[in-house]
Amino acid sequence: MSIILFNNCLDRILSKIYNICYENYKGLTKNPSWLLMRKIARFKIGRAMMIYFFKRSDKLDFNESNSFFPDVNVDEVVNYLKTDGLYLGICLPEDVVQEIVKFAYSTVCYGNRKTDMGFCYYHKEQAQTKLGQKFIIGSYFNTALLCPAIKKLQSDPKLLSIAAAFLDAQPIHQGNLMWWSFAGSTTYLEKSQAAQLFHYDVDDYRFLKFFFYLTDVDDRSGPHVCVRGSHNKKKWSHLWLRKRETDEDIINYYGFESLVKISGKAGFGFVEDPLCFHKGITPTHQDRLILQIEFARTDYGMQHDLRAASLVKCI
Ligand SMILES: O=C(O)CCC(=O)C(=O)O
Repeated sequence: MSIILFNNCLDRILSKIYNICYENYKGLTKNPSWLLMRKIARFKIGRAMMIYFFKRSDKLDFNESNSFFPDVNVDEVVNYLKTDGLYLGICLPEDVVQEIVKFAYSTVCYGNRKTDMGFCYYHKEQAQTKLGQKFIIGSYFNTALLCPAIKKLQSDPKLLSIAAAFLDAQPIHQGNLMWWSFAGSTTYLEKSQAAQLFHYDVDDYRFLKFFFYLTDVDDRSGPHVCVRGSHNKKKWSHLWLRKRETDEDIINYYGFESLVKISGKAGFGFVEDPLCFHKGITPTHQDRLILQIEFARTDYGMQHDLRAASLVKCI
């Protein structure tokens, strides 16, 4: 018993050290202003000051007539985003879901987001056996370049209007992510690397993420969980340590009723202020395919799924 506890504790410490080293290395080598933003933006006062100093006063108008989401009310979404940090129910039309899903089944995805671990979804088992490694997730690269529906979605005028109103600035597309979360059991470290433990993101001084399920998601197939209101309220250790939090810690601080476990059919969408604590639950019965589209006030070039053809390789 005490050996298990010791191992769990060691896993957590190692995972935190790895994350800090990786973040600093990535920031220093790729974009130091991103690293600086990450140090400042975790604090409310830091975000407020930077938003005040870098006020954007562009006219923010989008012609919403050509949107995939004619019935979505921008003001309602933005009000929910500001108060709860979450709005549920921005649903993709059926034909768009089908186009994206068809793309996912016919395009190479990359095990654990590694550019040299490409495989086709149907050949996952063979790829794992060949490599002697288990994949927790399988991500796609260059989604907007390869899938016209995703390209159209990232410039949808209704999504841009929501983003503009929430960001109070011209929305900048920061990136797309589309990935499978594979069903199975995972260790603490695997969960930590696959965003399957409670965390919050710091991608800009203000930013937001739209999520769309592309497979049906229920309790056992990897629902996303968001802690309502946690974008506005964090305790000291959440701010300074920024570690993965246990369910117990989150429930003790925010209350069980704040946890919103999001289920929905393929096409169901929602938008989140990623400063809220959130995670994806590891699917146990069925793989989950999800698409994320992110907007921010600045593009630090760190969130894109663009990878040069010369970099990506199949197993
Ligand atoms: O898999 C999920 O639902 C969580 C995704 C997530 O945490 C993120 O995109 O930051």
